[in-house]
Amino acid sequence: MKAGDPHRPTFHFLPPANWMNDPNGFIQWGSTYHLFYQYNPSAPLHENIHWGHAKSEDLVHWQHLPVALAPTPGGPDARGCWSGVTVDDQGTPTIIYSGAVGNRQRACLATSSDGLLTWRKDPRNPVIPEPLAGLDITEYRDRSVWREGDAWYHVIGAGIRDVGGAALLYRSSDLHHWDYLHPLCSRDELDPDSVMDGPMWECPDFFGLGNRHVLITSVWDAKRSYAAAAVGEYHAHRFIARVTRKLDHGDTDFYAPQSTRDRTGRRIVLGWVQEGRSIAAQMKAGWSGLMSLPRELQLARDGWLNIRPVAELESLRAGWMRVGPMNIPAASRLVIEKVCGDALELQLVLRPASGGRCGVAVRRSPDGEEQTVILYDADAGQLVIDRAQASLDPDVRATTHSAPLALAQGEPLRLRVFIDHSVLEVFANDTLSITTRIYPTRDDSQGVALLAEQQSARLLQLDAWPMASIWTATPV
Ligand code: DQQ
Repeated sequence: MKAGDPHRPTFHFLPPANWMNDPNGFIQWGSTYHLFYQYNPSAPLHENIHWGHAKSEDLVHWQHLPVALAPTPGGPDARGCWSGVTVDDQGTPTIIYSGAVGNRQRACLATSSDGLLTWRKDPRNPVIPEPLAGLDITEYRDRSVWREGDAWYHVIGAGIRDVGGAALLYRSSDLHHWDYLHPLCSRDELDPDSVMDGPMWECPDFFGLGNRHVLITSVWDAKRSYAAAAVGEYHAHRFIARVTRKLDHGDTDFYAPQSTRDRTGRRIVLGWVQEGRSIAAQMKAGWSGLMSLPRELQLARDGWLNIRPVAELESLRAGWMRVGPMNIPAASRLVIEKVCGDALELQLVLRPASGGRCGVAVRRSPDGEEQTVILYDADAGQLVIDRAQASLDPDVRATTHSAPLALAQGEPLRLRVFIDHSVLEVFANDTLSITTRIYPTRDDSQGVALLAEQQSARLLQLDAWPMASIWTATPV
């Protein structure tokens, strides 16, 4: 890693240097969380993909461990060890990943006998050598594996010509011999306007949650990619989606998420947050990509999900500031002098006006030349992150993100905003998140301001905390 990059986050997980993408093999083994990830140890570019590895006792502070999987020249993963999962096979930690050769990716196994540190690839790899005869498969990789009754089940992400994305279901008694059953779910079974769309579903993740099941997929499309989830029912080994939405509204900025169920029964998910700056800038920085904050998923009363950052993140709060209540007059911007920084958590409770837009600007220069604006648009019923002025650098992504958010009569807007240098994660009313990247150029773009446009709004309360680095606090 090159020192002094002002865009490098300090309370998000990322490798010491070079490239990372998808989270892989996320599991709690004993008390310890193990997080693997798609990793290129030689450059900040997506090639030569290994499995990086880290562990944590609290989902916040991570310790880097040696690479878990590397491509074997001439082997079934010669082009890369692509995404997969870790399962507990009667006490043996077992990775099932996608071995890439040429343009094909096939299921491969590896096991560990030293507590998930080193891994032995199975000589019989790949364990599912070819996709299915009889289905016109365009893409085929990534997986979710679980134990059900006395069998293993395995869904593989796929694209089927003239159908679109699909999650194909297999069964095995031993993780080595797999019988294809049928699609667990495919695009043609969903509403035509469902966001679980696209020609291919990458990184399927399937699990029970309360009395429902959830299928997460990464909708892969040449024009737009994003993570979506469906909450529904699972009967006779088929999934019937009832409510389908984006899992995060930052689109490509939160991709390929993977979840695990921890010992306390929580379902925790995290995703890959990719860069929004040029390849040349990534090469110069010497690193690319990071992991989102871990989020807990719970079933919500409306049939969708509650999405909240895990409670352990509160241990990073260093100091506390409170502002409000106060009015935010129409057409005003109120700078909150005592709250500023590039590593912050903000918690806001706002009563928006019944029409017009209000919100908070972050990473704001004193003259407002640079600022990223998080707005609630009451007329449109949308939460918006406007990056038009986020950076003076013309080479960074500056598109606007938006998410539908209808507030009930009298319901305040409740935001949790995490600012970590170039990373911005916004959680609203426990029901949605928007994750994105911002690259302010000015050293003084550290300010926070409240704003209201057409009509006045009211700040009920703002709590703010500078956030400690996860690398300097007591490591595991
Ligand atoms: N990334 C992996 C694939 C997966 C994609 C390759 C999603 O297994 O489909 O690095 O970002």
